[in-house]
Amino acid sequence: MSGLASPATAGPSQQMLRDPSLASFQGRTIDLSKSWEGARVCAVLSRTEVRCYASNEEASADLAPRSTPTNTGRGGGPISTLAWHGCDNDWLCIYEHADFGGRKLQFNEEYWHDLDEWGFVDQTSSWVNNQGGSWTGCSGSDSGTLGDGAGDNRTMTDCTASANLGSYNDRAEDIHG
Ligand SMILES: [Ca+2]
Ligand SMILES: [Ca+2]
Ligand SMILES: [Ca+2]
Repeated sequence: MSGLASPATAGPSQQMLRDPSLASFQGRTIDLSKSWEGARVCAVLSRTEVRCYASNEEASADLAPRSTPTNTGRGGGPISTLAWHGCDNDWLCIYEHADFGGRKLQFNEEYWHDLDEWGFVDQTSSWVNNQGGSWTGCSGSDSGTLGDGAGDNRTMTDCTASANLGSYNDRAEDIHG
């Protein structure tokens, strides 16, 4: 009988791979799976850190300076913070509405995210992949993918955008950065 007392091991490792539904917003912690509480932009920085903002301007001010703290000889130009349809450089953005409207979620890391964690299942209506750009153009090396949970995926090539997902509107359940 004592041989049956081995502990379960599957649970913890699966939990660790879940995206966090908790995010920081205006000095407090919110649970995006329940409500965005007025946030308009949320950025997934890692598996353990999500930050939300009340506007694009607030998001850009917090996120962009990471790469341009000072004028360090890269020409001093603004290219590293150029936004496209409201999506900052080096990010993949999905939007609640067509034409890049409504709430925005942004990613860049190379793994699958479960949109359910952030209250965004079946809501994506447009997207921008502003990754892969450089001084000389687009590298073409950082596409993203939308998944519907049933094997029907859509590739989002870097340096491209879609203002209207057509038949795929409000169907995405997962995203890969
Ligand atoms: Ca990426
Ligand atoms: Ca929508
Ligand atoms: Ca990618």
